[in-house]
Amino acid sequence: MPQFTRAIVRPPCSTFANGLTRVDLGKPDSTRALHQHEQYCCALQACGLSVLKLDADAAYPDSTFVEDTALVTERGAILTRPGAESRAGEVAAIEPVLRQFFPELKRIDAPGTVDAGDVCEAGNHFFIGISHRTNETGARQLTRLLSELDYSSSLIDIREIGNILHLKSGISFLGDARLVVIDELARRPEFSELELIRISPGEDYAANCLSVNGRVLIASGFPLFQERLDNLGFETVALEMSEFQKMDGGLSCLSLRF
Ligand code: CIR
Repeated sequence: MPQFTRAIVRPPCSTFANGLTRVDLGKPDSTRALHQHEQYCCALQACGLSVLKLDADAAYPDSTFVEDTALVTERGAILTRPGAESRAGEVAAIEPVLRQFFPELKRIDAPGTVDAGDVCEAGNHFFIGISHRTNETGARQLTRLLSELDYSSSLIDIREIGNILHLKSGISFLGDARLVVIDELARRPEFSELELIRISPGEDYAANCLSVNGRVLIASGFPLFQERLDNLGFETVALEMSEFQKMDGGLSCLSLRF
């Protein structure tokens, strides 16, 4: 796994509850969301990252999910083109920030759309989900841009899987060829070479976890998954994510890491 030194985050804004969501878990509580976000930032700092906290941006209710706006790799960064119209402007807001670190930014062009939540780095290979946010044109552009950076990739169509928004809502790469995966994705041939860590029934939300410098950040409240990772020898850090779960977001969505 790459060693990360930095993360970019954006706290949830005053209009957070107006963001997009397909789940029916009620409205997020803004005080609790800010607290959970703060805990998330502290966890990244404890993993050794310096956290760049951008201003909350009420013009974009979903802007706390910064991950979707760019794919940041060790060899370069690519600005995405989010598939939801209400999120399109988030990219322009992240561009000058990323340019400080990556002077040469590549980008996804219309009519391609990519949410980086659909992109899972697994060593020198990337799994790219084709979803209701990331279209085939965008996925193919991304394949080309990644190959220019010497990365291989494969496309995984998740449009038929009802309970996940993005590919990374259903998988997470933990290094050493180990992949956390929900049942619906476990039999995909693309993953046949990997050691799969299957999510137990009822714990699908836990599949979005985050490997950071030797620790794994997981959502709290999923004891079977936590025990599984503990037994495999991972050092886990459990974080309350309830308010972000209400808005269909997970741990990876809340930061850009590099
Ligand atoms: C959305 O629907 O776009 C946001 N409410 C949630 C985005 C979650 N992002 C991610 O999984 N990378």
